[in-house]
Amino acid sequence: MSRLIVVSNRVAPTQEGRPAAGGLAIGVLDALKETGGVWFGWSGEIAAEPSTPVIEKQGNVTYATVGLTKRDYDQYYRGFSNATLWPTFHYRNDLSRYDRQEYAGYLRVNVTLAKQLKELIKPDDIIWVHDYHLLPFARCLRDLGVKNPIGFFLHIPFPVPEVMRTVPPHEELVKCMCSYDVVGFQTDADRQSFVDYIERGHHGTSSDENMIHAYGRFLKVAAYPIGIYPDAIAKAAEQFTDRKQVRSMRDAMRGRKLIMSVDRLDYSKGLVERFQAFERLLQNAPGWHGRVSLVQIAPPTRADVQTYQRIRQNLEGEAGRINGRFAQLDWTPIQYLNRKYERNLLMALFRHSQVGYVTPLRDGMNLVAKEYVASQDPADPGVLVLSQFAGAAEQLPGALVVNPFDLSQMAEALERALSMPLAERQARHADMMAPLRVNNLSVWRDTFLADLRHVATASSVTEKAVKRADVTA
Ligand code: ADQ
Repeated sequence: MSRLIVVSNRVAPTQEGRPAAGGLAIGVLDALKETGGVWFGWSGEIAAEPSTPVIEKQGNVTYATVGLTKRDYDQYYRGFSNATLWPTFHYRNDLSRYDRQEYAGYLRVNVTLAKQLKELIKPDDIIWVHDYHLLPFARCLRDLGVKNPIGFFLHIPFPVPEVMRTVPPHEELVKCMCSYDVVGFQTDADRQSFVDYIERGHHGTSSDENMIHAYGRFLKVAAYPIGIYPDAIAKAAEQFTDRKQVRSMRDAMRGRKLIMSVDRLDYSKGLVERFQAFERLLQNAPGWHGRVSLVQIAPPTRADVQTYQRIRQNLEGEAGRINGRFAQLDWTPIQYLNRKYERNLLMALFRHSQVGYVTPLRDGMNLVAKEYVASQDPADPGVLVLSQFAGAAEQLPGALVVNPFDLSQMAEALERALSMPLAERQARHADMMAPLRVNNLSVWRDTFLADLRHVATASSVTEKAVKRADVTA
């Protein structure tokens, strides 16, 4: 069996127990631990100059990490990746800025990383690249002569063509993406946006089998919704119930209902709107005063990107204002915690909350929504209130689906969730657990990799046939 090389901007911390907040790190690590392989990417360290990868083996995973120079970090990571692509792909053009130097840095780092990886590649390896930092990575590897199968999975949304075109080098980026053999998206809507870009711009054509012919290449373009391991999460949530932190939280709630939200602190997650909808609930339904609290866990990320400093200030201001307006001596309506927690502990906290409140303004998938459902006690499950703009909404039919821009609708959904009868909660939970089990994390990985192997074999057969025809002609 060929060796799997996973490439992502950031390799998850290698020490056990260090929480890796971030869906990509969690999904990829779990998926890679089962198959084994190499994980290549940035170590998270700033280095004086690019160097050969540091290799560390743990179990069946080999970590190959490299440092980034300060200039690379500023231009590629903080700049084009997180100040241009991330906001635009989440439909926040108002927060996006474009700088040519940063884009040049983005391309330069992709080339450098490709050169560093090339030294590690063996002829039979298959390469799986992840996320928006590395859109041109396959192009860079191909330019270095790498012929191995290379697949790409985008963890965040792919915007509709009109929005994509607001990124000045949009065509170069899409053309580079066509150097992959398989390009995977979280949802069919994202896949369709990509196909629309290709077809409406007359850059290529698509077929019924999710194949695209564009810029002289054939590639597969399909949706592979990322999953979780629901039964393992259910078990962890149950086992961690006796932890001191879980007990003390339950004691502190003193019979009050608990609404839980967990996100990286990011403007795409809709945290301000979420707080305001909770405020609307308290304003419209005074019967809930003193009887329900919202716990928001949101560790800061990308804290040196300016828009992230603003969202943090804004959110702290809103939490303070709402608490100032409604709090009583023995009741704080919103508890806002700015830190990472051990993952199993989070799952146990989910299990003891009555509502999972997951309302991003835009999200590729959102693993928290899936984790919330999996953590519940089937005999007495909580209710998921979920944004229609999370990829997960397509897959969780038992959720109360809301528009995060409609505060009144969100407040009504919260009230409905808090008052929902047991039988309805159980039925909704069962409706969601079934698809979570069927489309688990292994299925995501295995389907993607099977397609990658298949497409790569098919193209090499076609290539050989073309070469043979050339020789005999
Ligand atoms: P994220 O934007 O990071 O992921 P999400 O899918 O919700 O969003 O994943 C976050 C992960 O981090 C979850 O597993 C969660 O449990 C964990 N986490 C969050 N806060 C934490 C905390 N305080 N302490 C510890 N763990 C915490 C990106 C995309 C998503 C997509 C994923 C996976 O933006 O749309 O679902 O990748 O593809």
